[in-house]
Amino acid sequence: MSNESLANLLKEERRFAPPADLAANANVTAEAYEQAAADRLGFWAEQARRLSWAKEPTKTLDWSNPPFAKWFEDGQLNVAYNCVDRHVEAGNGDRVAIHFEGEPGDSRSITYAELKDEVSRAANALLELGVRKGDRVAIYMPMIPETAIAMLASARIGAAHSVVFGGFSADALATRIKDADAKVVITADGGYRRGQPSALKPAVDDAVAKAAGTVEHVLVVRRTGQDVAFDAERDVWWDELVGRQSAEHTPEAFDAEHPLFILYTSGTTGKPKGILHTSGGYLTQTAYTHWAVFDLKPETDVYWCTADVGWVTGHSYIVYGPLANGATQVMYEGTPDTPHQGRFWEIVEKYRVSILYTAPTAIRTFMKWGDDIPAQFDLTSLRVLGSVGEPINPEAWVWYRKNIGADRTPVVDTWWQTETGAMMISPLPGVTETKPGSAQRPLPGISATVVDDEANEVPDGGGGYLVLTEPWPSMLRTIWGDDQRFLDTYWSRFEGKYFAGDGAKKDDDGDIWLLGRVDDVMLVSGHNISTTEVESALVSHPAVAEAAVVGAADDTTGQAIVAFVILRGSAAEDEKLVAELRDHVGATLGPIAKPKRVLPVAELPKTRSGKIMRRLLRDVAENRQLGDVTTLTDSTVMTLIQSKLPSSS
Ligand code: 6R9
Repeated sequence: MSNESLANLLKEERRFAPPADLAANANVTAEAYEQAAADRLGFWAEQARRLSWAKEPTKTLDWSNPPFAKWFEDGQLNVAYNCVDRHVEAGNGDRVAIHFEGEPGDSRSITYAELKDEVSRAANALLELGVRKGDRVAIYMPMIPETAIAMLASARIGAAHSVVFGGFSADALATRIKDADAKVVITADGGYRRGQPSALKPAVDDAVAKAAGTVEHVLVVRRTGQDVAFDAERDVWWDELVGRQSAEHTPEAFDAEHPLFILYTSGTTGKPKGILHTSGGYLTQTAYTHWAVFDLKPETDVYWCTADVGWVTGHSYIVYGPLANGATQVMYEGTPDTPHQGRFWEIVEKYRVSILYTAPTAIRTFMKWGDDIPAQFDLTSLRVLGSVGEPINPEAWVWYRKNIGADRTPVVDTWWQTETGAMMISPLPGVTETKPGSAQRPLPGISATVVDDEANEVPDGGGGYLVLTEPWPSMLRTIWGDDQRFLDTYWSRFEGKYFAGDGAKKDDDGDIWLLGRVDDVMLVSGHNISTTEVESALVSHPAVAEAAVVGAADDTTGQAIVAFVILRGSAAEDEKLVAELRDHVGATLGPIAKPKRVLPVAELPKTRSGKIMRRLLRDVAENRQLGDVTTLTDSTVMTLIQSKLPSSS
C-alpha cells in the first residue's frame, strides 16, 4: 500500500471535551493508561479480580506457544455464577437485570433473583436432555430474554453455545450445527419482526434434517403461539420442560480456558469461521470494557445495546459484560420503525435509558428519517452514547451527539471484532477529548498500531493496516477445529502480530482512524483511497443521508470511484445535485478523490448485522454477475440498484 495512501485526506477539526461532571465522577481516569503501560499483565491481573473465582488465578498469561494464548490458566470460575448468582448473594436480587420490550408492545422486567431461578431451571433442563460439560448447544432465537437465559444455562453447565442469528437460513444453520457438532438446538416457534410473527422452528426442522444425526433434542420456546410441526421424540416445549425443573442448581467451577462459546463469522471466501472464546479472559475484558467505556454505574444507569444477541456485540455487551457488572438493561425484540419511526426514542423515554450503544447504520437511518422524530421524545436521561460495527462518518457522529445526546453526551466509537471478543480501541468518556469519526486510542492494557506493507509502524500522519501487537484476555483462542486457518488468517500477514483486516491511519496526534476493510480500499491512479473517507465526505453534504463507495475497473485510472448515495428526505435527485456532490468530494478531500459517478439509490445492500456489502456494489459497477448474496438482508435491493445503471457503463 503506497504511503501517500489512505493519505490523510479527511481533515476533521471538531473536538469535544468530556463533560465536567462526568469527568469528575468517571470510573476511569487518565492514570489507567499509565498504570497499564507500566505493567500490562499486572493491569489485567487486577481487572480479573472484578470476577468471583472459585480458585483465584496465580498466572496471568502463558504466551509460550504463540499465537495460542492462555489467560488466567490456573484459575477456575463459573461464568453464569458471575453474571447472575453473585449479584443476588451481594443483596442485589431485586435489581432489574432485563427490561424486555417485545415488538408488539408486551413488556416484562426480570430481576437478578428471577434470572438466577430461570437460568438454574434451564441448566437443569439441559442436563435432563443429556447435555454435559464440553458439549455444544446451538441457539437460534428471536431477541427475547430466554435467549440470554439459554446462553447462561449452557455456560453454567460447561457446554459451549453457538448462537446463530435468527435471520439466517436453514442452510446456514445446518452448516453451523454440523461444524460445531451440536447436541441440542434451542429455538422458538417464532419471533416478531416488522409487526408480523416470523417463524423460526421450520428452519430448525429443515436444518436438523440436513445436519443428519448430530442433534438429539430441540427445545422450543413459545413466543408467537403460531402452529409448528412437532416431533414427539425429539422436540420439547421450553415451558413444559424448563417449567417443571428445580430452581436450585449448584454451579460447578471450570478452568479459565474452558470453552464458553463458538460464534461463526463469515469469511469472504470459504466456509464460515467458528471463532472460539473461552471463559476467564473473555469475561474479564468484557466486564472491564463495559464498565470503563460506558462509565457504568450499575446502581443508577439503565443501559441499552440495540444489537441482536446473534452477533458478537450481543454476546459481549448484552449478555456477558453487562450481566457480569450487575447492570440494568433494556432488551428490545424488534425493528426501529415498528410501529413508528420513533420507537427507539420512545423506549429511551420509557425506561430512562442513560447509556445507548448502537451502530452507524442505524444512526444514518435516523438521520434520513429526520431530526424532528427524536425531538418529540424526552431523551434527557442519556449520558453516554456508543457506536460499533463500521467506521462512523464524522457527520453521523455529530448528528448522534447533537440530536440524541443534546450536544452534551460523549460519543464513544468502539472498534473491535468477533475475534477480539471485546472492545479494543475507543475513547474513554471521562478522559478523552473526542474527535468525530475516530476510535482514537487503544484501551488501557491493549496494544494496537498501524503498519505499512513491510510491517513497519507508520509515523503519525501515516496510513496502512491495523495490527494488534500484544495478546489480550478476550482474544479468540482459535478457529473451531481449524488451527491452521487461525494461523493463516490472522497471524501470517505480519510476523508476530495480529492482522485485523482493517485499513487505518494515524493522525498527527497519533490517534487511530479506521478506514474500513482492506478489501474495500480503492486504487485510483496509483493512490490508495479509502472508501470510508469518500463516504464521509459525501455524508457531510446536507443532501446525503448515506453513501457507499467502490472502486470499479477503469481503463485510464486503474480504478474509478463510483458512489451510491441515499438522499435525505427533501433532496431532489437531478443532474445538478450529482455534479454538486462530485464537486463537494473534490473540494473536501482533493481532486483525486472526486467520484467518477454518483448514483442516487433508495437502499444499500447490507449484511444482517448492518454492514454495507461493497463487494456486491462492485459487481454492479463492473457489470458482473452478483457474487454470494446469502448474507444480504433483502435481495430485492440489488435489483433496484442494478436498474439504476445503464448497462453501457
Ligand atoms: C464488533 C463487530 C468487525 C469489523 C471490523 C471493522 C468493523 C467494527 C468498528 C468498525 C470502524 C468501528 N468495525 N467496529 N470499523 N470503527 N468502531 O462489529 O464485530 O461483526 O466481527 O465486525 O467491523 O471492519 O473488522 P464483527
